[in-house]
This record gives sequence, structure tokens and C-alpha cells, in this order.
Amino acid sequence: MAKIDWYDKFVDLGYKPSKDEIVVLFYFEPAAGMSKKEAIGRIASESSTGTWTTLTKLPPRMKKLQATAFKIDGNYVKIAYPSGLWENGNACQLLSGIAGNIFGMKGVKNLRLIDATLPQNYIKYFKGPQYGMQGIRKMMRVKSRPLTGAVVKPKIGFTAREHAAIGYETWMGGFDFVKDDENLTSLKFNRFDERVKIMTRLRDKAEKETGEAKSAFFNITAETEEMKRRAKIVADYGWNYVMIDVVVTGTAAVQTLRDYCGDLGLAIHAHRAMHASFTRNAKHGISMQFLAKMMRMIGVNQIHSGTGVGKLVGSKEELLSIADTLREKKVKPRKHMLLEQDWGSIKTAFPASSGGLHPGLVPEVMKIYGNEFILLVSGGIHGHPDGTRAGAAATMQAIDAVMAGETLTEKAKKNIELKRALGKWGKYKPR
Ligand code: CAP
Ligand code: MG
Repeated sequence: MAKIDWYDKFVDLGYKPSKDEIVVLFYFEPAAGMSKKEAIGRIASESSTGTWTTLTKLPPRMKKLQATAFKIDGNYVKIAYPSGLWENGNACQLLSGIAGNIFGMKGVKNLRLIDATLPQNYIKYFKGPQYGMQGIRKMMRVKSRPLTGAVVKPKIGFTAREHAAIGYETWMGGFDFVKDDENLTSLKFNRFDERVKIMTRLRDKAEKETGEAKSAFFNITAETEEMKRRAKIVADYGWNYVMIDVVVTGTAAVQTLRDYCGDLGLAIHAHRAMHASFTRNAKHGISMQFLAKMMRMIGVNQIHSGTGVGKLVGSKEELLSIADTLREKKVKPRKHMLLEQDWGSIKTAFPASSGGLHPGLVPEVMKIYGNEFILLVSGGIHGHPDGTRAGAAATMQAIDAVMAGETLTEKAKKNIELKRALGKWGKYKPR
């Protein structure tokens, strides 16, 4: 009988990839009755040039474009993809290949894209972040402490005026940024344009009163042309940041906006709402560190990365992998978590730690991230017994304490805001 499939042609355990190839690390579980070799052949085939059956006629070029599964380690496999498979500067196309049909194949019970080494000749066609961590620090005139921000809470429901008033209190408590929430865009009770306008007046006031630089992450998430329109409004009012929900808008939109915002001098805060639909299952989907990698490559300046201790899932190991992906120039591999990555001239991006934080948890979060991150404390300032301003002040006091090597209890003796925050929350971990 004629051979039906040719998946075995995509496996070569003696193969050594060249430095121009994209190497991807997957976790995989073969379907019942399928060998590991049969399963990885299917993954390499479907993500590159193959199909389910042998074909009668193939030009010789095809051989050069095939992906090769070349290393198995338990349930982990590395697959090499020749550079000719990939279009320059097209992030969507990369995902259609290495993160496309393969997740639905009957040949695998589970499949997870953990990381990919993207060679210089691939990433050089992307812009990367416009400023880098140092550029953002310069912009905000903050030397060494973590940058701080708060989402106005509740997420949605305030008028533009009420929203801005809370923003003002946040800045006056010492925070750098006021952030829109992921589902706050332009609502009938809080129009985008009006929010930006009123916030501008209060930002100027807060800057004058504190002598500090203040900014905001305005959520421009919408249809792409509308996002551009909103980004332009933000720039016209003299701001330096926008926020995009990067998963729901997608890589194409983020690339377009990276270009557009670059011209306007706007940094991009990336919210990752919906990521957990594909990052949460440890055996299937796409890792958060790989999403972070795509976003740094395209060029956001920061992306949500988790807290380890707050209300949302995310292990410490995962956080460190995301942080390394975003902050390092040369990322060192971590077994079954990260592959090496040389970022070349692509600038760095900040991890943003958010979700269920309050002053009492600041030492634990800083223990994980150090000082190079954006700390977002929202419910944990607005819920302070004495209000938003006191909550922000308490958080800044907690940061000061950690940086000075003091305990929070020590610091709270001289700082009433921190004392009151610890009185309410202590070291409570929400869930
Ligand atoms: C945080 C937050 C963020 C989450 C997103 C929220 O508010 O605004 O959207 O942090 O998760 O709505 O939960 P709180 P992640 O500080 O009041 O919890 O950062 O993990 O992507
Ligand atoms: Mg939110």
C-alpha cells in the first residue's frame, strides 16, 4: 500500500539548527496510541510546510523550508524553523505558523508553546519599545524606585469628572500614573475625549503642586482607526502614554499603533486582559513569557506580568521568566521555561505588576521584581480607610521602607498612612 503520510520527514534527532533559524520549545502530550515521534512530526509539519498526506510532486525548495523537530526531553520538544518560512516584520504570520493550527490537532492531547529564540535576522524587522526602561525613567524623572500607578476603581461607572478627581488624589498621594481599566474605553457616561481633557487640567495642577512628573495610561482600545484617533487626542493634550488591551486587539493592531504612537512620541502600556484563556493551563496554550516576548519585539513599553501574591494566578517562576524576557539584553535559558534570547538593539520593557495588591504586599512583590518594574496598586489605595491619597502615600512609604531596608512595622511607627493601611489589610492575600 502507498504511504499515506510523511510526518516522519519532519523529525531528525541529529539535526543542528543554524543561527538564522527560529527555535521553538513546546511541551506536548501525544494523543492515545500515538508515539512521541509521530506527535512531534505532526507539530513540525503542520506549523511549517506539511499536510496530512504525502503529495505527488514537490519542488526541491520545499525541503529547505521544512521545520525539523530535533530534540526531545521528556514531554518537551525543540523544533527549528528555517528563516525562509517567515515574512519580515509580520508578527501575525509568525503566530499563524508556530501558534496556529497545531493547538487543535487530534494527534496531540496537549500542546503548549513555551518560548522561541528569535534570531537577529528576524527581530531586526521590528521596532521594539520606543523608549526602554531608562527612557521611561527619564521621562518620569524617577531614578531608582519602582514606578507607581493606580487604576481608578471601580473599573467602570464613574463620569469623566469623577474619574479625574480620583486620578488627582492618586497623583497627590505620590503616584506617577493614573490608569484606565481594561474595560473602560469611551462610554456614554464617560467619553474618552472628555476624560482626557479633564485629566489634563488636573495633571497640570498636580504637577504644579508636587513638582513631580505625572502621567496616565489612557485606554484607547477600540477598532484600529479609532485607536489612532484616540492616540492623537492624547498626544494633542500633551500626554506621553496610551494603554492598549493587546490580546483582544491583536498583534496587527499593536504593530500599527506602535508605528503611529512612535510618531506621536507616545509610550504604550500593554494590558493583557484575556491572556489567561490561553496562558493559564500549564499543559496547553501559549506561555505568558512568549506573549511578553512578542509584545517587546513589536514595541510596547510595559506589559502586565503578575504579582505572585495578589488576586490573579501566576507563579514566581513564571514572573521571573516574564521579567527576564522584558528586561534583559541577553536572556539566559531556564530549564523548560525560557530559551536564550539576544535582543540586539531592541530596547527593554518594564513588567507591570498588578492585581490585588496593597501596601502590606509591597515587600513581597519587590522581593520578586527588585526596583525595575511598574507597581500598580488600585483597590489597595482607594480602599484605604482614609481614602485614595492616603492609600497612595502608604504605598510610597512601603516602597521607601523596602529601599531603606526597614520593615513595614518600623516604618509605620512614623507614618500614619502606612499604619492605617496595615491595620486594614496586614499581609492579606486576596483571591
Ligand atoms: C487591577 C486590575 C488589573 C489586573 C489585571 C484589575 O486592580 O485593574 O486589570 O491587575 O491582571 O481589574 O484587577 P486591583 P494582570 O489592583 O484593584 O486588583 O495584571 O494580572 O494582567
Ligand atoms: Mg483591570
